[in-house]
Amino acid sequence: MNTIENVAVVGLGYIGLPTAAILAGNDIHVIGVDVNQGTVDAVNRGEVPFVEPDLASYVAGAVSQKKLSASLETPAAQAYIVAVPTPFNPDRTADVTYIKAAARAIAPQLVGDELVILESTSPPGTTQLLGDYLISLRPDLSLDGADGKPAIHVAHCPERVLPGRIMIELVTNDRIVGGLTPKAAELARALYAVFCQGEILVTDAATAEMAKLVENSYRDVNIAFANELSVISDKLGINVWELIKLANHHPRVNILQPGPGVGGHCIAVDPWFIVAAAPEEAQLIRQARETNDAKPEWVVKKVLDAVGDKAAPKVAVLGLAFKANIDDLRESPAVAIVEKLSAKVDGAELLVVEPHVESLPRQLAGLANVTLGDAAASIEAADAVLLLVDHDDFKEIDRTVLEGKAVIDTRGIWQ
Ligand code: SAJ
Repeated sequence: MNTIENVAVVGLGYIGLPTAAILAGNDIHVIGVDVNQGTVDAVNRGEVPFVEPDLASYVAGAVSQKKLSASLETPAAQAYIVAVPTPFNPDRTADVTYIKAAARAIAPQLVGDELVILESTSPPGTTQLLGDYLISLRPDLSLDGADGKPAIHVAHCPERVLPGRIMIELVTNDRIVGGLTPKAAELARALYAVFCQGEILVTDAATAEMAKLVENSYRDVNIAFANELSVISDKLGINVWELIKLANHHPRVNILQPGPGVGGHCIAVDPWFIVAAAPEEAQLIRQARETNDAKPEWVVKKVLDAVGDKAAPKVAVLGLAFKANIDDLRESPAVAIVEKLSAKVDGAELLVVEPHVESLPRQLAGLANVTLGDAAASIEAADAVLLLVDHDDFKEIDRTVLEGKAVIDTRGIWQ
């Protein structure tokens, strides 16, 4: 294959759009493809449909230089990067519908020798499934040149960037690329080398798929350990934040921070793909998910204990995002906690504060006892203050305003 000069990025979400923008910023012609007309229009205007530091300037620059455009249709290209969601089904197996839809749009464009990269987080075997599916749609092609049929080169390259630091980590993180064939892996390596300054590590597709799942499970298990410690410490009357700080002075101990639960679209989801692949064997990974998923209910109980039998209590709830300093509410334990509290506390008023959003999310918008307001007024009016997200804005709150109120601090910023 000649040097890759044009790439189609399918799926312009939190990963696809930054990847498209960074490739375009490195002199590759990129067409971003999305099913959402609003997203396509926004990108073509040089705008970004969600908040991520520095992304807006990359997109605006690439569009004005005519290196990046967006379309509802999948074009012919030398390389395709598929970055569509892989949500889970009610039984917690992966839903690969969007990957298959992307494949159906790519298949008619193929002539042979193209590179097709799956970036979406996927259970082991999904890259092979994508390759086999493309060949079933295009039996005149092959995955390895067998029978003299032109080959397409299929690889997996999981993304590992941290929301809030995406534009930095896309460039600096090491990458793993796994090919269905060594040639596919090598072509994928060469494409990522255009912008990735980290090490690019080459393996097979299934190992690359599993590596991504394992990284997020590692973090989930460690957060579950911290969350379990917080529940044990509460029972024993010990300050868990001090406990962890002290234990972390040991040179080989690094305990993470407890919180109200684990949110986001990655850590709360990916471990289930391992559990689905090996249900009997993945005991610890399953337990970690269950421990973290149980934390919101525990927080709700703490609030109920704090307001006791006070009639019509007012609770200021600080934070809805799934973690600090972002506007992303996906899978946020904070949203789940407010929803549960709204149903459980009789006559309560929940005064929600989330400086990063302008309106309440769908799950909370229709609830009569939930309103969105500013921190100062909400705290002043409240009997109890529940801190769910450690946004910098909240760290600046003068603690004297908390005096006389029940305080439930799930992130330890006021300890
Ligand atoms: N959390 C805690 N305690 C901690 C750390 C995090 O309760 O000590 C909570 C957060 O509040 C949040 C959740 O865990 O609700 C996840 O946050 P995060 O910052 O750990 O991770 P994500 O979901 O933003 O991004 C992760 C990253 N994976 C790892 O760090 C192993 C990122 O590198 C991946 O690219 C991303 O998942 C992904 O897309 O898979």
